[in-house]
Order: sequence, then structure tokens, then C-alpha cells
Amino acid sequence: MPPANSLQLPQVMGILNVTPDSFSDGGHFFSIDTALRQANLMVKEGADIIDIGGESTRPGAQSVPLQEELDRVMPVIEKIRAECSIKISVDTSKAEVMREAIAVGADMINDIMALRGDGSLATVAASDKVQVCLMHIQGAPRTMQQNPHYDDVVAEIKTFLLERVQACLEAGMEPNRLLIDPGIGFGKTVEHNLLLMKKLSELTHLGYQVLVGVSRKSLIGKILNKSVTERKYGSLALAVLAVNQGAAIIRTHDVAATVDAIKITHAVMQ
Ligand code: 8Y4
Repeated sequence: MPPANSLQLPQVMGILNVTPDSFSDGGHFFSIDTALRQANLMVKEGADIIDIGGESTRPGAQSVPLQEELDRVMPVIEKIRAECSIKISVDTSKAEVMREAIAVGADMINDIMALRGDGSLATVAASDKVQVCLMHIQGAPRTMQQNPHYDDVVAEIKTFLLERVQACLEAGMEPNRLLIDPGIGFGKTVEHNLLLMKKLSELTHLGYQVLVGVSRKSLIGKILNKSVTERKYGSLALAVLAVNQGAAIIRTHDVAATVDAIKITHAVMQ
């Protein structure tokens, strides 16, 4: 327990994509090797958690067969686990990937479907210590940006997340293992995303740790008119706004920059 007068320093989750589009050769050996070097760099830069994903969740992306996803992520999880004690998160919606990852020592499941897939809630509930991030998405990744609509985006996301929390609690999970996430960019317009960022404290006040992923997302590109490689400063601005409203974890491609921004924000808040 932290002392009553101290805030917890928010944590940085570094993104590790193990997908062929991240690698020029598409071969597994090179992919695994490159992924491990990337993971080591993020650890050196001060990441608290590495989020390993084998299925691209970008708008319009195709789904990946189970065996292919296992072949991508399992060797990387096992090798990182063998090399260091960093927290490992697995970005997956498949119960079988969750089960195998937990068996080799993953610490967190990051599921953009919030454990609504077949068997995934039972799988995570059956492990007694793994954390889970429950993210909001409207629709499915392939079609979510076609015509996002809400009457009250903040209220609807709050309701959805509390329903998923309730399902987890009813399955026997302790509340401190649950994280909630508004799912910035997942079935939302720029205006929806901006309102969620502005009102993020309504989520952090629900009593669960809040994870936010804004890194390089298209709302930044649309506001700044910049390509995906030019969105670092815009991403940092959103990360600072999230931390200032009580976010516990920031998911990012740019670990070193985000660690500095969070430390300064935290120093002011403290
Ligand atoms: C460039 C590269 C631009 C990637 C955009 C992107 C979240 C997440 C993603 C999130 C949680 C992404 C897996 C989308 N976003 N998980 N995952 N929260 N919990 N797009 O916001 O990074 S993938």
C-alpha cells in the first residue's frame, strides 16, 4: 500500500508487434530476433510492461489463424520471460493464446474484446494472478470505423466497461486484477476520442486502474495532418492529459519519451 499522501507513478506499457507487416522478411526467425531486440530496448528505456501482439488490430486488418498467432507470440513471450522479470502483457482475443501465454508466465491479458470471446473469461478467471485489461470497442476491427455512433459516448463506454467488470467479478476475479480502457480509436470519430480524453477522469473515478492507448493514433494524424511516424509529440500531449486525470498505464510505441513526460507530470501532481 502506498502512503496516503503519495500518488502511484503511472506505468509505461511498450508496444511489441510480432506481425509480418512489422518485418520486411516475414520469416519467423528474423521476426523473433527483431522482437527480442526491440523488447530489450524498451526495457532499457524504462518500460514497466511489454505488450506483445501477434494480430494486427488496426482498422480494416484481417484476422489471424490460431496456430499462426501462437507461432508469432509464444517464442517471444518465452524468451523475454527467460531473460528478464519485466511484466509481460499479451494482446490477444483468443482463449487458447491466453491459456498458453499464462502457462509460460505472462502477467497480463490485453483483450480488445474485453473477454467476450469463446472461453476467454473462464480461461482468465481460472488463473489466480494474471491481470486483464478490458477495452471498449464499438463493432469489430474490420468495420469499426465505418460509421461510429453514440448518443452519449462517455456514458455508453462507462456502462459497457462496468458490465464487463461485473462479468469478471461474477467469474470470481478480484477487482485489483481488472483494468479498464476506453479504447481510443476503436469505433470512434475524432470528436468521440477528444471527448473521451477530456472526460477521462469519469473513468478513473470508477475505482479501477485505467489504461490508455493513444500512441500514434489517427486522431493525432487528423488534427496535425501528420503521418504515423510524425505523431510522437501529439501522442505525448495525450499521454500527459491521461496521466493528469489519473490514468495508471500508458500504452506507447515511444517508451523513452513517454517515461520522461509521465515522470514530470507525476512530479507536478504529487
Ligand atoms: C500506428 C500504429 C497507429 C498502431 C495506430 C496504431 C489499444 C490496444 C491497440 C488501446 C489497449 C494501435 C492492442 C491500435 N490499441 N490495447 N491495442 N488499448 N488496451 N493503432 O488503446 O496501436 S492497437
